[in-house]
Amino acid sequence: MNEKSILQGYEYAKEAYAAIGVDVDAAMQRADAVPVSMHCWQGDDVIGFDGSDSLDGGIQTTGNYPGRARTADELRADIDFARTMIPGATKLNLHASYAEKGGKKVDRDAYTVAEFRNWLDWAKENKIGLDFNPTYFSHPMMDGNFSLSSPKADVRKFWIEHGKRCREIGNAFAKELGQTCAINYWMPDGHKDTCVDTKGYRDRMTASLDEIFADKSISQDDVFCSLESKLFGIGVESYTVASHEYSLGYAIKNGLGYTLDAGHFHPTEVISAKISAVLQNLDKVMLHVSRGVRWDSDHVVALDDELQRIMDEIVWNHFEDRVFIGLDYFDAAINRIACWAIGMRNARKALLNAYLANADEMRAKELEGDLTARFAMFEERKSMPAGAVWNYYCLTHNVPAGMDWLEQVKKYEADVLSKR
Ligand code: RNT
Ligand code: ZN
Repeated sequence: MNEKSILQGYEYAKEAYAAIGVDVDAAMQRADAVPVSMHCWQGDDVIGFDGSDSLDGGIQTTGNYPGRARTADELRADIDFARTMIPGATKLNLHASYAEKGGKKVDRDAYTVAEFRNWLDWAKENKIGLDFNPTYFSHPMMDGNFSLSSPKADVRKFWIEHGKRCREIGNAFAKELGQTCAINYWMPDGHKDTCVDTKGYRDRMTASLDEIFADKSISQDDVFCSLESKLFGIGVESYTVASHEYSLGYAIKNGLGYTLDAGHFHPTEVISAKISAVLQNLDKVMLHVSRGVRWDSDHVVALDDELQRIMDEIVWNHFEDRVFIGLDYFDAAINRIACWAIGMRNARKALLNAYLANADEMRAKELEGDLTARFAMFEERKSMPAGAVWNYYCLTHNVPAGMDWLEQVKKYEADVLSKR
């Protein structure tokens, strides 16, 4: 994009926003500081490097776009490249299946930070925080789709140990990087058809989680552990052990976090409506910003109404320190790096737009009972020149403005991805 027109756009936008009492420079600064965690698993279709070559657990990546990262080095290179197009405070969200065993015979129940040393060194070098996830899928110790709630004691034991190891690894990440490591516990456990012993599976899940979180020497401040709920998965349509009520209840009772994934609810339910509700009884929540299309299809995050409402809720309620924002989707139908760039840029754009709103004035109108004015202002905001502020923000943060990033992705595709 032409620098001169970006600057002209910025000047115009600055005036337009000043007229409604908004300081665009302050908005950019605040939007830039909110951490957004980028999920490593978009780069390789959630396969990982610890032995599996396919994905299960009720989730699925569709598409066969060329250039999937096949090694940790390729994935790190892709992430490095993607980050040149992604402005703002960024973290990297790793899954345990991205362990690099270096030829050692070690399984998920015994992983230590040693299997993540390369990731940790990379994070240090790039001055980026790490988040983490136990991987309760794509592994021979899964009992079908069951892990922590399996009726088999040896299966439960293995996965309990995995859960404990992940907290230890997260603790090492937090200590070495000097920032909180957020760990998301998602277990696909559930049945395709009607379950009879619905209580039994949940009793076992609770007992397993109790063991994982028994060690109180690892604090939630350093390692923020959160339970992710879900309505259903592919092949797990009828009964999910860690349902919404289950996970939220366990989190509140046991001082853990709760993860709201945008694709895990009935199609007309939105997580933006749930954030302030769950934060009445929880200190903090984690978000998996995703986009379900009819079902939990994990489409790339689009700049749609729901994304905007999610960011509005965080910013307008001053929840920045109480919400961990992470992305969670996996699309293999289009260029995987473009998926990162588009989703991460959209998340940041929506954050910026939330800060660009005259929320205090809208709130005041609401409290006065002038709901007409509130609605009029809410609608007017949609055609304010937020895009011009975004382009200026990109220009001043050394990342491509507008669609300039696409050309770079095409070049990387020709030079690197097409040779894989
Ligand atoms: C699955 C959950 C979970 C996974 C990742 C890979 O439905 O959303 O968060 O997508 O852990
Ligand atoms: Zn998720």
